[in-house]
Amino acid sequence: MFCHQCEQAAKGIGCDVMGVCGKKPEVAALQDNLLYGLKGLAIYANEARKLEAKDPAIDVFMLEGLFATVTNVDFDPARLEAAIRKCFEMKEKAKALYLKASGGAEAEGGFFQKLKAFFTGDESKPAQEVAAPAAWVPAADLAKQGDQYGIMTFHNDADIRSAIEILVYGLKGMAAYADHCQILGKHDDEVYAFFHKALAATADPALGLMDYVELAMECGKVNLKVMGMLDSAHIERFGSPVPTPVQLGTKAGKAILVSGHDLLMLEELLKQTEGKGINVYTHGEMLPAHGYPGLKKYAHLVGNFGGAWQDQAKEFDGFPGAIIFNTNCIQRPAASYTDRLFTWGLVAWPGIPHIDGWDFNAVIEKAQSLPGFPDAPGKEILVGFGHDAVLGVADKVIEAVKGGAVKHFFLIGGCDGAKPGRNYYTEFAEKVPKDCVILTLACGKYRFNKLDFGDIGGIPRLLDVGQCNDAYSAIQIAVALAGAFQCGVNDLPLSLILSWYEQKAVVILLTLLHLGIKNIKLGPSLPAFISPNVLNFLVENFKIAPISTPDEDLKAILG
Ligand code: SF4
Ligand code: SF3
Repeated sequence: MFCHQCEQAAKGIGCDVMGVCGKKPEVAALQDNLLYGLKGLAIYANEARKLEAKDPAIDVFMLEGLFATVTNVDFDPARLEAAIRKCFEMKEKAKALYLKASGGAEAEGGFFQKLKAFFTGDESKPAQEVAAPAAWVPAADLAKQGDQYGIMTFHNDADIRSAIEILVYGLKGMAAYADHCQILGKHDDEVYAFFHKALAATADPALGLMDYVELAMECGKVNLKVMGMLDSAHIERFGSPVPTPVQLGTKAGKAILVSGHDLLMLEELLKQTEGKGINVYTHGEMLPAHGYPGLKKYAHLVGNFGGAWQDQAKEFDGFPGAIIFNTNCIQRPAASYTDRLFTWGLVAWPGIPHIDGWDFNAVIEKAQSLPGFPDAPGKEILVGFGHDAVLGVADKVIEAVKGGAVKHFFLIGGCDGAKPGRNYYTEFAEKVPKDCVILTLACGKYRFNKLDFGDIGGIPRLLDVGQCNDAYSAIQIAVALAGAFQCGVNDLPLSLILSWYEQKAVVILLTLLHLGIKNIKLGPSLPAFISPNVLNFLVENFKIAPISTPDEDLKAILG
């Protein structure tokens, strides 16, 4: 195996014996095989779309297939094998669509000839080799087959491979957000078309470095649309988040802990547990759920338990109820809680019961069989500062900036992770001067969201904008502030101090670059899949820089 798609890549180079995340070589090979099959599917689906032929099942499968290969999502070989076989079915479906739409005149051989001309114009190579993923057929041993399709086979040129990887990881991250959208009934044809076009392009040997850089930027643009769609889907369904205190203590009663990002799954669980004496707690990225009127109305959504995802193995032992993951980030479960752990959606771990569909009875029964919590109230923290809540007090904020009470805004957020270097974000937040406001989002907030920051004239100094899924909200706030001050976002007294871990952070970064946002500080380390030349390109064009120390970075920003 070789994988370096996340920030945990072994030795900062790549995992080649076993994933630091817990991904075994067999699972890595199956994910590589699935990704290769998805490229084949994308090639046919892209050609079919050019002839106005499409199929919603293909569009949705593309999202699910990509999302399953995101870090800390699917560790289950059996589920991945099923996904690979379904991928082949979908590819055959896309092929049939294409052949039908082209009037049946073009036999399969003709298709490959056409692709060959489209891809390379190189007459010396056999056509099937040029469009190899389109000719992919799952072998009997899917893991062994996947071994040939590792990322190092993407391209021989290190810079082109780096740009392809940025694009592929961007697509994986965007697939996660688009999958949340489709679960909420939101679809967009332009978005689906881009997935097919871009993934097909990664198999095109005729494309060069700048083609992939352009596609990566386009991925950032399309992702802005996806995240806007997700934002409105959440607001339509659950209302706009409002500032809400969240209890960190416990309430007497049986308990279920929900981890992940999927708000619809949480809503369904709240409906099914109502009146059953079970209290529901959020974990990790579910914390912002408490701010939504449509979710906070359930009195048995009582609080948040624990910190960010990387602490689950040591914290879950102390949760005396059922635990369910609805998206990333799951880790190898410790023996002390495997008997009460469940997964849902695309997240899976071998041997852990997976809930297919929307019936959570098994989870409820498990919770009822466990002791639950005593009453032990704790501290409260504030969530719910989405764009409507923040912009609702825009006048006050603008006045505070103009009057000099607020000097600077820091967006400190992104993914959390296990590396000790991530203490940077805690220290940075603690050292932010008292006349500055911190906006935060995603699970990186757990580095400091339980500290007291106070307020500036009634404006809390720490504003929790939401999940990583709510990056759109932070962008809306920045754009509105720029409008109010009649300047560009880069001219605002705003600095972005971001932490990354998995591929959703990659696509958010691409969206920020697409918006022309400069001077982002990124840590705790730079991605191993960025080649030195591609890094130079990012530094020259976007002045992106690695974090150094909180003192040095604050001095450089505030002067
Ligand atoms: Fe390693 Fe991250 Fe890949 Fe897991 S996802 S194998 S930790 S690089
Ligand atoms: Fe966190 Fe996994 Fe990325 Fe949603 S839960 S931000 S790491």
